[in-house]
Amino acid sequence: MAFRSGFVSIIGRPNAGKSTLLNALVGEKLAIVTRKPQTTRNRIQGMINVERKGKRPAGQVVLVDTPGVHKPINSLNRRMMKEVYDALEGCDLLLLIVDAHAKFGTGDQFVLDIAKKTGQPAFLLLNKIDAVEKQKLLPLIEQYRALHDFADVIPISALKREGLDTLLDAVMKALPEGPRYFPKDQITDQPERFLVAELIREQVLLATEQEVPYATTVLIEQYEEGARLTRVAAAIYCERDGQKAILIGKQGANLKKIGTAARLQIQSLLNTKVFLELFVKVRAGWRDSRDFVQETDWRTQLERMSSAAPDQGPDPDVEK
Ligand SMILES: Nc1nc2c(ncn2[C@@H]2O[C@H](COP(=O)(O)OP(=O)(O)OP(=O)(O)O)[C@@H](O)[C@H]2O)c(=O)[nH]1
Ligand SMILES: [Mg+2]
Repeated sequence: MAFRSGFVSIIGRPNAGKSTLLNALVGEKLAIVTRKPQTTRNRIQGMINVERKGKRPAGQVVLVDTPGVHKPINSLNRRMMKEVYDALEGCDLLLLIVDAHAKFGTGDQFVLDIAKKTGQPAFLLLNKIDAVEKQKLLPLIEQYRALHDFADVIPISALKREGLDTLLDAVMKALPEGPRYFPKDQITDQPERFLVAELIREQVLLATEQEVPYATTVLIEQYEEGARLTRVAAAIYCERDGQKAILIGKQGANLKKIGTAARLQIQSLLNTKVFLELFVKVRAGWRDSRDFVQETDWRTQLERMSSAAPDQGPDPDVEK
C-alpha cells in the first residue's frame, strides 16, 4: 500500500473542541485549551505519523488547528481570521467540527459557508458526544447531512478520545498518495519558546475573567537553555492599569499563582527545571494596533530571530 499524506485543517466556532482534538490525535499538548471561547489565536500544525494497520495505509497527517471562526472587531480578531483562511488554503481535507451539545446557529452557518466556498472535501465532526444523549445522535447526523454534501459525518468525543480511530481511518482513506512532509520526530511547527508563551497565556486565561483574558498577550523576553535549568522571562501585556492590577492581584498573589502553574506546565513540556519571571506591562489599545499584533505573532518573531545575528537574541523593539 502506498504512503499517503496531506494537510488537514480543523475549523469550527470558538470552543467547539478543535485544540482538544489536535492534542488528542497527536498525543501531545501542542495547543492550549480552556473553557473560554477564542483561546487559540494562531494556526498550529501537529503531525501524526500513521503506521500501517489492517486496511489502513501508512502515512503522515499534517493537522492544522485554527482559531475559532468569529466576526472580527479589532486587529487581533482580523489576524486570527487570517490564520483561519491561511489554514484553508491548499489543504487536502477539512474537518468541520461542531459542538453536538449546542444548537446549530448563525455562527455554525457562517463556518459552513466558509467550508463550502473552499470547494474542498469536508468531514463533519460532531464533537462532545459524551455530553449528548445517544438517541439524539442519529437525527443530528441527518440534520447535518442535509446541509452539505459532507464526505463523512463522524460523531466523536475529543475529550474522551471516542471515535478517533474511526476518524483517523477515514482521514487516511481520503488523503492522496504523497511524501512524508516532515521528519518523523517533528510533531509540530511551533518552536518550544512560543509554546512556552502559550502555556503562560493559558494560565492567564484560567486565572482571569471577563475582558482581561482577551486584552492579554504574552511575549517571551528572555529564553536561555542551560545544562540544568531553562531561564524564561516573559511579559504579560494588557491594555489598562486596572487590568494590570487584576493580573498582579493583592500583594502579587494572582501573578504568583499564574507563574507557579505556568512553571509546572513548562517544566513538564521541557523536561527540565525552569526559572520563570513574569512582568505585567500596559500597552493601551494593543488589540487595535495592526503593527503590534503583527509583531507579537510568533511567525513574525521567528523570522526576525533567524535574520538577526546569532548572538543578538530577539529584536528588542518587539518588547518595547
Ligand atoms: N464534554 C466535552 N468537552 C469537550 C470536548 N472537547 C472539548 N471540550 C471542552 O470544550 C472546551 C473548549 O475546547 P477547545 O479545544 O479549547 O476548543 P477550541 O475549538 O479549540 O476553542 P477556541 O480555541 O477558542 O476556538 C474545553 O473546556 C474542552 O475541555 C468533548 O469531546 N467533550
Ligand atoms: Mg483552540
